[in-house]
Amino acid sequence: MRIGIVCYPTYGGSGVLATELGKALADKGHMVHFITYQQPVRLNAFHANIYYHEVQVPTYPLFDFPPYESALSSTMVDVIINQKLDLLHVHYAIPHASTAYMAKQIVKKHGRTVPFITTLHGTDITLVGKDKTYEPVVTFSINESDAITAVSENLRDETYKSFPIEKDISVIYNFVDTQRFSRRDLPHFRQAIAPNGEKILLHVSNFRKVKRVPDVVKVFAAVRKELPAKLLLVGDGPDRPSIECLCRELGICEDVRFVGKQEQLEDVMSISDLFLLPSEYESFGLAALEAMAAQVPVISSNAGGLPEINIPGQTGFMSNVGDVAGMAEQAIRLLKDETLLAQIRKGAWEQAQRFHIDNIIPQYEALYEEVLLKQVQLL
Ligand code: GMT
Repeated sequence: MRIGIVCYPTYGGSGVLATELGKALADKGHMVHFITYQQPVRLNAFHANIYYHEVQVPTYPLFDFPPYESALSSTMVDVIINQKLDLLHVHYAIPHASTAYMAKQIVKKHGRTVPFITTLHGTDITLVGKDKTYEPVVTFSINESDAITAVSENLRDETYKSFPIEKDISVIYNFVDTQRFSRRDLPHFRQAIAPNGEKILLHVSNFRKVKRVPDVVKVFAAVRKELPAKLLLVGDGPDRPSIECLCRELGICEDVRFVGKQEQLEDVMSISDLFLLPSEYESFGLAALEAMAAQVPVISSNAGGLPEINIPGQTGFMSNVGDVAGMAEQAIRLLKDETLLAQIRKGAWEQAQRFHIDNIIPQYEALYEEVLLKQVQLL
């Protein structure tokens, strides 16, 4: 198949997932065309079946807001026609679903019918999409999609609750390349971060409010009182300055490392003992799944789709959102008990195998086939 993938090219989970999906489809012999405004971060090597089309947004003094949506739709049209795409798969509804709808209407005028699939990822529904400035367009473009998927049951249910959706939403879970994330022994890296054998706690996110990074720091501060530990904070975002202030207030700066955005996440995960994800909401929690693949137990909130991946007592533990004391107590218990830690590490790894990339990619391929077949029947 000739597949166009549209996503955010940044470090966010939706872009990561879309890029990994495209790479896996290319490995299976499909021709994959990424259409984005920048090279996606995980698209970092040449692949014979992968093409990249950059969306250029010309500016003009009149434009206080450069019309990205128009440029994206126009690029989609160009790629659909010139690369003879069979379908478009857009990740994150805003603005990708409405731009795909526009492109579909335009190519129809050229005698081409190209279906589009929309994958909902989380904040496009639960935060931004619900806002009344966006809601009508989001509802319309989701309903106009030829197929809709959500990355967890929770996100599917939330979508039905918040929007008048008239179509079926299929749940296709996020996945992990378990081989890439399989735990490796990296003694020098570990030694550099924890020279005295301290336990390493890890958090990876875009440091937005929804992630509750201050809770990560508070949990760590409580753990550090009980055992020698280091905290690795991977990623960057708007809350970072206030998180640094909090570390100073708590007097824990020497044990907290802000390592910024990292491409080699698998290395960071390989040296970690515990992953913390106390989010206000998380449709899935892809970073937590990647941690599990590296045998890192997860302590998370029980928000959104997290209970669908983090199983208490098996892959880690869960608490209510904001229950810092509960999370700290679970972390301390786990990190002090080597037998329990080994058991949970094994459980986390086993759980990651359920979301193995090889189990999930065929579900997308089957959906593509179904959509294309429906289109032929309609013609
Ligand atoms: O977590 C974010 O804020 C980034 C966001 C994105 O769209 O890039 O992540 C969402 O999609 C990920 C991939 O499907 C999910 O694993 C995250 O749980 C989801 N984030 C939220 O729901 C807050």
